[in-house]
Amino acid sequence: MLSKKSVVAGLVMMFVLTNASAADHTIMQNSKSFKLAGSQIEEMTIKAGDTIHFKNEDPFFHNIFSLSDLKTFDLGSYPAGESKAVVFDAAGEVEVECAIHPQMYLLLTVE
Ligand SMILES: [Cu+2]
Repeated sequence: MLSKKSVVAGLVMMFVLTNASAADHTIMQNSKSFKLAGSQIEEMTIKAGDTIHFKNEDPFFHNIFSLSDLKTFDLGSYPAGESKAVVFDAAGEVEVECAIHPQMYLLLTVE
């Protein structure tokens, strides 16, 4: 029979293993577009549990948000140099936009 202690230890282990593969990505807002490692992107695939840091590299404000059911968020307006993080915990698609620059668009596929 399992003791309470071993159940707790098991849950902690599961949590550690589940999160071991979670990755951090940094997507820049640069020249009113989304950029990954210097290249403009409109699509990106990540894994459930991954975190994206949205970093503003433009000398003006951006306001990154999503109205997608899978992950609705609004990071608010933030200035050059600032970065805000979002964790994508469920699989599916998320459309990411900027409230200030309607031409900015990123389709995230979470696997
Ligand atoms: Cu913007």
